[in-house]
Amino acid sequence: MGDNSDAFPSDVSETQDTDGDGVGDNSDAYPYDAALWDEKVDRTMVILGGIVVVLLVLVTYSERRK
Ligand SMILES: [Ca+2]
Ligand SMILES: [Ca+2]
Repeated sequence: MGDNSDAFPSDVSETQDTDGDGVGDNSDAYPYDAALWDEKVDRTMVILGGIVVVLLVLVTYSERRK
């Protein structure tokens, strides 16, 4: 680089952060929206998956106590 346009001098895979959310454009699913950087579907699935796991653990735990 050398023109100081690299927002990630220590990261060879990233050179720009257009929306300034700290996630480089290449790994930013929404390079023009600072409020979003992950795929929304992925995050929802992770949260839903976590809730399902917690419910399963609670059900298993309460069944064992009977
Ligand atoms: Ca970004
Ligand atoms: Ca973004």
